[in-house]
Amino acid sequence: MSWFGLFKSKKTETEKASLSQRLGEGLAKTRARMAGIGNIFKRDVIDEDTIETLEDTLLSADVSIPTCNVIIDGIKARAKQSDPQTAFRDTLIDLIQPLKSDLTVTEGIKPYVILVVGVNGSGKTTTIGKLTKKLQQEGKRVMLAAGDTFRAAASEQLATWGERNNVPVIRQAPGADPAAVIFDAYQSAQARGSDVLIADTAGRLQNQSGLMDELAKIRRVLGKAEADAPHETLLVIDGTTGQNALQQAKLFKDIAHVTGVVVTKLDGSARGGMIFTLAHELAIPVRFIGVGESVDDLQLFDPDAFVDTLLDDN
Ligand SMILES: Nc1nc2c(ncn2[C@@H]2O[C@H](COP(=O)(O)OP(=O)(O)OP(=O)(O)O)[C@@H](O)[C@H]2O)c(=O)[nH]1
Ligand SMILES: [Mg+2]
Repeated sequence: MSWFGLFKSKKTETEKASLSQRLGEGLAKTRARMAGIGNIFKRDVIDEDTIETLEDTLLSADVSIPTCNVIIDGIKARAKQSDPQTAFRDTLIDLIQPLKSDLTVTEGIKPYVILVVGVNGSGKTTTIGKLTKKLQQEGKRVMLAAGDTFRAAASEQLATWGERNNVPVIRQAPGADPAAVIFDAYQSAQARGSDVLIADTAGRLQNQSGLMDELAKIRRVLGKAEADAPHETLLVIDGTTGQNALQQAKLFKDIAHVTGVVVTKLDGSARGGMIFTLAHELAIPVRFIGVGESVDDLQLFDPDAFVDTLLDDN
């Protein structure tokens, strides 16, 4: 059983209620932007006016034009069988349902290596801190690798998360070779019998091709220690950066072989609609969403809950 299964089964009803409340609070801004959609669907027919208002609302919540078209086609097709409001909800859920695929730390792979990538400021290090706590709650022994050697403060920040969660952090002096740091951390995690190694990486180097070369090198060097590592490459995307984030994600997808996405800072943004864009144009599983700064604000991605929360006020 994956640790997610355990995680879920341990949740009490009260905890579930508080998770959904946090989701509700986190998505409040996007929800406010979507508010009113219910009104345009009050009329039974879907006419050009309805479509235009819907388009404007979706675009303002950062749904891309191609994705918007897919949604509108979905509503029109469904509206023959169900009322417009239900057609809208079902279309949105269908669009993001394929992204639901939880991260599974495979039993027997030890250490299970999670490489965390993304542009600077997207929330990588914070996400690692939150993820560490989640994994620990499931009894996993976690170790961290400070692969962001570009800034001195980066490894300090990771070390602070390590102290907070009481897990070892492998780090070297600023300027050290990140691939070497992560390789050493792998060996150390293996020697200590850690279950999971999470490696942080830099989000900014002198230029974009430098960053991509470095990620390729990390993969190459890590592959010498364990051919299948990294077992998961998590791309952390700042949910407030909209269409820009999509372009970045496409680049990382190809070069860093991303296997899962975390969308952070949805709480700070009215652009939660970008999840639909990601679903349509990127098609990589969303493992978690970040809806705030506390550990419980890193939530498993639940398409039904996500859509229902967005449409709650309608
Ligand atoms: N509101 C909110 N803030 C977040 C969330 N996730 C991360 N942050 C904040 O975003 C800022 C940047 O986070 P970091 O974790 O340092 O980002 P990073 O990707 O490691 O950045 P670099 O190391 O510079 O590449 C911090 O102030 C975090 O507290 C979230 O889900 N919600
Ligand atoms: Mg960082």
